[in-house]
Amino acid sequence: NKTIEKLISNTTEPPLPLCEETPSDLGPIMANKTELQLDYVETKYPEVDPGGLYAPPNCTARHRVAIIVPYRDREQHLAVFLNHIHPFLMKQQIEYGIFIVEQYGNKAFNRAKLMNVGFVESQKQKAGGWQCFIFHDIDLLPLDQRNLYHCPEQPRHMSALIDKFNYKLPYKDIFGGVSAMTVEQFTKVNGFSNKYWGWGGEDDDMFRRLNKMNYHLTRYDDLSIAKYAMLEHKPSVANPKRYQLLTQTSKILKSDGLSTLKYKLVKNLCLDVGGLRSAVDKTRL
Ligand code: NGS
Repeated sequence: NKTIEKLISNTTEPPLPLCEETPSDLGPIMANKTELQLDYVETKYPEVDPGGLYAPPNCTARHRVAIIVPYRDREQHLAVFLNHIHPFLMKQQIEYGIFIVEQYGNKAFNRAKLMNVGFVESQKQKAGGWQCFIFHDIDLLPLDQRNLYHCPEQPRHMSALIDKFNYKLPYKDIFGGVSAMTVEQFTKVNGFSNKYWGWGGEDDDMFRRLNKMNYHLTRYDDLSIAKYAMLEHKPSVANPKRYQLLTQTSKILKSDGLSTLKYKLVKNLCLDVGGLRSAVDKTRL
């Protein structure tokens, strides 16, 4: 009996302690914008599991966060973004997954619809589901580890101060760039609109959805931790219909969004170059 007891105690791992709510050694960091190869980034972070998944090895994370990144034709940004965001998120001791959602074909880019696809697809891949979603542009690199990638009680606009705009908020109600919403908040507003093809307005539409459902936008009190570096890119073609669409948001919210989302999954890629661990999951729209 003694031997059996010993065997049992040897094979049962004690539960890991809860991670700290805010790890103590967080602070400002630099962004490295120099070009890199995706293959290199994939080999650099062996602690990231295939599909871009990570959980802290020595403690149980308090937060489970899906990072949803719309994508097309920006392989160079992808490598720089992943190389920056993985160590940034690991440092915060959260459990996370990075979901790169790529739009297939030549239609105008639909950032908001890709966010909806990322939400639905990422939920399918996680037992129990993700609780918190960070909707993230690929060209934005956070510059302070104290900018915690969690979801507070109200939706949070994360990317308040961007180097390209001289670290000034462009306008009070802006909700674009990087934003955080809980699964409940995102579902209540029926996700993003699917109707915004081309640049602009889809984030303002989300702001209206949130207000309509009695949420309010928040930011960090200490805005200086919400600093981001923006990667250079060609200007996108603006959607001429965006102002017209914005006049309808509150009327059509229930019939435009997650409830009416239609897409075809072209490929579900789990990059794993040369048998090494992957840093990214790609879903084509
Ligand atoms: C507003 C756009 C938003 C956009 C914001 C900042 O004008 O979608 O500029 O863009 N709204 C409309 O066009 C209605 S930025 O300067 O970061 O490229 O997010």
